[in-house]
Order: sequence, then C-alpha cells, then structure tokens
Amino acid sequence: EYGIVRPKGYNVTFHTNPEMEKHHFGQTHPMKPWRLTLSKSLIMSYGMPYAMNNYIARTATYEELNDYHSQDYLDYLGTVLPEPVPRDVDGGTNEMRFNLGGSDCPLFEGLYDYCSMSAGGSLDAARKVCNKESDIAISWGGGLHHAKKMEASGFCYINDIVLAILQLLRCYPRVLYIDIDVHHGDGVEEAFYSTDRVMTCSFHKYDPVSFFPGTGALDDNGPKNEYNPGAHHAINVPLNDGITDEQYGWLFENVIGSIVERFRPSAIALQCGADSLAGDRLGRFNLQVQGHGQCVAFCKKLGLPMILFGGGGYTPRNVARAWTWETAIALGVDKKINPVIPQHTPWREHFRQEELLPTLEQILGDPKPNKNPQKRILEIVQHVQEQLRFVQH
Ligand code: TV1
Ligand code: CA
Ligand code: ZN
Repeated sequence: EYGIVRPKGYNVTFHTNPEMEKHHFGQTHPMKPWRLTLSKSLIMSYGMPYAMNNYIARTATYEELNDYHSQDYLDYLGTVLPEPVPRDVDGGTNEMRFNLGGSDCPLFEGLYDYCSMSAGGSLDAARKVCNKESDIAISWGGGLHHAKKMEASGFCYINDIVLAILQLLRCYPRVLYIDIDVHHGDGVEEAFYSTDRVMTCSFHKYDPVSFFPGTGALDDNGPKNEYNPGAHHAINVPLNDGITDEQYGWLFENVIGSIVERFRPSAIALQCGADSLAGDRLGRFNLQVQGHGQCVAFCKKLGLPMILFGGGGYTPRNVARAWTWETAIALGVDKKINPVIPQHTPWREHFRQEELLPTLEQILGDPKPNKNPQKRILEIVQHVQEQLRFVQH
C-alpha cells in the first residue's frame, strides 16, 4: 500500500520511547531530544513502520545500568535535583566527581528516566539481535558514546552502547563497534580497552587542543603492552575539517573492510551520530546524507547481525533526514525510496517538499574547505593495516 515491502525472512526492529523526546537539556543546549520526534515523524511519513517491527522501549533497570556503571554514580544520578540554570561545578562535591551539573551535562527534570529510556532502547535492540528475532535493530535514542563508568561526559550520562555490547557478548564471540559521529567514541573505546572480543573503530574530527574530547589519535590502538589482549583492538581514524563523501566513503570501506577480514566479527554495533553531516551546528565535516548512509549500506552488505544507534546531531532537520534514509537502508529500500507518501500525515509540514527525498544532488550546509590531503588519507589506511597485522583470530 505504501510502496515499502517487508523483506521476507529479514527482520528490522525499531526501538523507541516517546517519553524520552519530552526531556529538555535547557534552552540553548545543542542536544535536542525532540530531534527524535522529528526523525520518527519522517520515518512514519514514508510508511516504514509497516515494514518493520516497532517496539516501545522499556526503561533499563538499576541492575542493568549497574552492569557497567558504578553504584555510587548511579545512586547520585538517581537523586540529583534539576537545576534551572547550569552552574560551574564546585570542587570536592559529587557534581565534580561525576561531572554532573556543568553546561555540557546539566541536571534537568527527569534526567534519570531519560537515561534509563535511552539505555532501555539499546538493550532491547541487543536482546532482539541476540535471540535472532532481529537482523538489524535500531535505537536512534541511544548512541551516547562519551559516558564513563562513573562519569558523565559530553551530553552523555549512561553509556547505552557499552551496555548493549555487553549484552551482545553473551551470544556472540566478537563484536565490532564502529562510530561515525564527528566526535571520538572515547567512552566505548575505554570500556573495551583490555579485551580482544571487541574491536572499536571511531572516525572523528581530531584536534587535541580545540575539539572535544581531544582523544583518538591515529596511534591510539589500545594498551601498549603486547601481553594485554586488548592491544591493537582500538582503531582510530582522526580527520580534519571538510572531509567529503568521496574521501570518507573510500576510507570507511578500506578501514572497515580490512578490519572485518582480519577480526572476523560476529556482530556489528554501529553508532550513526549525525553531527558528521555538513551544516551541523557542532560538526566540521562535509558529509551528505548519501555519504553518511553509504556507511550503513556497506555494513549491511557484510550480512552480520547489527545494531544501529543514534548519537550526536545538532541540526535537527538534517538528523531526521539522515536517520530516515538509514532506516530505509536497513529495510533494503535504498535503491529508490518510492512509496506513495501518505498525504495526510500532519508531520509533513515540518519539511519542505524538496527535503523529503534525499538525493545525490542534495547539498547540506555550506561546504567547508577540505583540510584532508589525500596523502594523509593513505597514511591512515596504511597505519590501520599495520595495526591489524598484530590481530590474530
Ligand atoms: C549549553 C549551552 C551547553 C550551549 C555546549 C559544544 C553547550 C556546547 C552549548 C558544546 C555548545 C561541546 C566541550 C569544553 C569540554 C567542553 C551525543 C572544556 C555551541 C554524542 C559533546 C560535545 C558531543 C561536548 C556529544 C563539547 C556527541 N561542544 N553550546 N559542548 N570543556 N564540550 O567542548 O558526541 O555528539 O556549543
Ligand atoms: Ca566518531
Ligand atoms: Zn558527536
């Protein structure tokens, strides 16, 4: 009816919690949970929910969060009161210990619920992939890759990705984590730094002085001690401003292709932060929806069970366009989305007609000068391949 056909014997599951979207980090804060509402609306306007299994995510329990996060951090997170105006955190306090209450990680109304919903969606996604009820499970409300065991960081309080990967490790021997958010996936890298069952690979803008979080250099590859199983299992692709679809796509396919050949993952966790798109309020790259989505398409072609997480993304309409396109790719309708778009959906008014169907010609944002010389791109691929020679499976 809507032109989207459910692929037979192939299941995509979609995990969201509409309550999550109602939370606010504060007026001027770049993280806008309502971008999830916008994304879901656009996904619905294409009729995609008819082609997948949709679940309202549970909230994760304290015990589930405690699989990674420490009790004193969770206890504190569960009791902090919202503050109308974020303030500088005082020395010697719990706020200071846990990095809570500053401008990046403010204390807002319902913070603990917001965190447990994000984690609940990603955990549900992981369980569906574990018990083979899902080939690709989508958790756009997750992807909060900076959160540490006992510390909030960069708009992230609970690391839903770490929790989901821990779940995947119960049923799959090796998990490959890929992160295409413009920021370094430092929290996930740190969590699995000492194991050879998870390989992490982040593509990001790297500038140790002026771009958050400042980590993720090319030679950050896990513990330097050869006897630590995690050695060589962290791969970082540090990039500069203005990278294009063409360069990024070539790098992605080379790097991920080589990793898969060597590491032979049994499942993939892909963080699809949309702040790597051109025109992002915090981003620096020139990626189009097409180039961003190419990464998802490449991973899908590997034919491994996969979770897609959200993450950053600070120009809400572009976030919605990317995650809609990538939901379509998961569903296998990426060659041409040609549904009869239901005309009656009220959400269409948020989008101008030409924004609805992402095409190759579409340009997001003002193009930035490309500061990534081809020589450097080749250097990166060469370095990754050298690291991978040490990986034995
Ligand atoms: C309140 C109001 C908070 C306006 C934060 C941009 C704001 C930022 C704000 C901001 C902002 C950051 C730092 C500086 C560390 C600080 C979800 C020394 C216009 C996954 C997190 C970026 C990215 C944190 C999260 C970064 C993700 N950039 N306006 N804050 N201090 N923090 O640089 O990876 O996308 O910018
Ligand atoms: Ca990244
Ligand atoms: Zn980001």
